[in-house]
Amino acid sequence: EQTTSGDTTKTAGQDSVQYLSEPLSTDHFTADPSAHVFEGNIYVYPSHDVETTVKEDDSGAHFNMMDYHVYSMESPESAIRDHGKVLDIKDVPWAKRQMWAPDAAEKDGNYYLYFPAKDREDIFRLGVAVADNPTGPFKAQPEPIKDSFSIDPAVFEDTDGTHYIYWGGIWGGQLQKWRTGKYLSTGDSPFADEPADDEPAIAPQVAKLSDDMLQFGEAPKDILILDQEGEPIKAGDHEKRFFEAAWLHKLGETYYFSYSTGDTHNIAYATGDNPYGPFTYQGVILKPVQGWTNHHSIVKVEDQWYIFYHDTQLSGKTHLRNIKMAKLTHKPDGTIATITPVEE
Ligand code: FUB
Repeated sequence: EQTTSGDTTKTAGQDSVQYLSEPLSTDHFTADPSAHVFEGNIYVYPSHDVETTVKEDDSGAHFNMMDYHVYSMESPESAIRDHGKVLDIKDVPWAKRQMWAPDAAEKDGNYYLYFPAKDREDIFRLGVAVADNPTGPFKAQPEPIKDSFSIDPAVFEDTDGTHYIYWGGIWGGQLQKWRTGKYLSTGDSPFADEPADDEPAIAPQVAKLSDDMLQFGEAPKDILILDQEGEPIKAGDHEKRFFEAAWLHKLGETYYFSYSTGDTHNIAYATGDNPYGPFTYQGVILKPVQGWTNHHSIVKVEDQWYIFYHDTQLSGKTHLRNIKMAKLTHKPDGTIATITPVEE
C-alpha cells in the first residue's frame, strides 16, 4: 500500500509551466511510468529500480532491475496503490538481466505487459506477459517477440482499435547496433556504431501488433522525425534527436510522438497525421529532471491530460528513481506547454 500524492503548480502560463510534484510512491524506487486508464481506474506500469553491486557504466549496467510491480489510482487526486510484484525475471525463460521500461495494453479483456530485457547473449529483446486483469500477475511468453530488439516498448491503441508498438533506445539501449537489420557491434562502447553527426539520426521503431498481441504484425518500420524545415533531424543534433522513451498519444486527428533526448535530458515531441509518421519536431514537453534519465508517459483522465515521469528526489542517485505526475496542457494551436520541474 502506498502513500500520498501531491502537487503544486507554481506558475501557470500559456507557454510554459513550472511544476513541483511529490513522489507518487515511496515504498519502492520506481521509474519510467507508463500510465493508462483501464476500467475507469488509472494503472501505472513502471520500472522497479533496485540497489545493485553492478558498477555504473555508460551502457546503464547499474539499471539492474529484476521485476515489475503494478500501481493504480482511483483518480488523479487519490493515493496510489501498489499491487505488488506481477512479474519476476526468474519466470521469464529467455531473460538474463535488466528489466527496463515496460508498458501495458488491453484487448478483449486480456492485459499484455511489454518489457525489454537482455537475453542470454546480452542482447536486448522485447518480451510480452499476459494476464486477465490489469494488475496481473502476468505470465511471460517463453520466447521474446520474434525479431525484436532494443528497449522501451510503448503500445498505442488508435481510435480504430489497431494497436501499434513503438520502441528503441540508443547507447545502452543498443538500437545503433541494428542499423544493418542485424545485430552488429564494433565494440563494447555505447558510442560505437552511431552514424556521423551530419547523417540522419537513428530512427525509433514502430510496428502494428499481431491480432493476438504477442508478436509484431508487420516488419518494423523506421520513424522519421523532421525539423521544421522538413529535413530529417541529424545524429549530431543532440538537443532534438531521438534517444529513448518513445510514447504516442493522439488528440483530435494529430498524433504526438514524444521521446527522451537522452544526454540533453529533455522530453521532446513531434507531430504527424498518422501513426507511422513522419513526425515534425515541435519542442520540449518536459525539461531535465533530477537524475540523468528522463522518461514519461502521457494519458488523458476524463477531460484532463497528465504526464507521468520520474526524478531522483528520494535517493539523489540516478538509478534509484521515483515516479511523479503533473498536468499537461495542449494549447489552442495544438502545441504543448513546456513543463519545467522545480525542486523544493
Ligand atoms: O530504466 C532503465 C532505462 O532508463 C529505461 O529503459 C530508459 O528509458 C531510461 O529511463
